[in-house]
Amino acid sequence: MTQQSLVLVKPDGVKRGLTGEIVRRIEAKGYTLARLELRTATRDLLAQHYAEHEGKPFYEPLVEFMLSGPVVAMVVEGHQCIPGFRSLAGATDPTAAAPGTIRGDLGRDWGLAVQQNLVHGSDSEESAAREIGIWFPA
Ligand code: RTP
Ligand code: MG
Repeated sequence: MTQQSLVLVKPDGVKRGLTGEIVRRIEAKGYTLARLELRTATRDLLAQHYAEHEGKPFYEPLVEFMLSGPVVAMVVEGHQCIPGFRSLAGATDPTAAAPGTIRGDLGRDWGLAVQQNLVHGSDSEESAAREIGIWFPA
């Protein structure tokens, strides 16, 4: 079943010059890019995007981190690409993420209050529809 996923290269990935490598892995997997844009997030946009995390201890540091530089927002398309991209990305914690994954190969654990883990990918069809609407309103 063809799906669309909202994928972000987070500010750490853009700053470290890893956008191309991350896009390469997505395309090498066979997924296609329906949208791709360099964007600067806003507090308002992030409050919507991360609504499920509001009130958690890492929420404020997460928002500050996501405002620390531009992000690359993409709509990735392909068969089962929602779980497929999560599998490419690897575990949330770069130290635990398996080798072969984006976070496992390229992510660093900086020992900060928030995991700076290079990428975001939607975690369900419902989240994907919601997040695509936030980042790429019709
Ligand atoms: P994402 O939403 O970015 O694709 O990552 P995820 O599903 O693997 O992780 P999630 O639980 O949704 O958390 C969102 C983002 O918050 C940061 N985080 N840091 N304790 C921590 O240091 C911590 N926990 C979460 C990460 O940037 C994570 O990707
Ligand atoms: Mg998540």
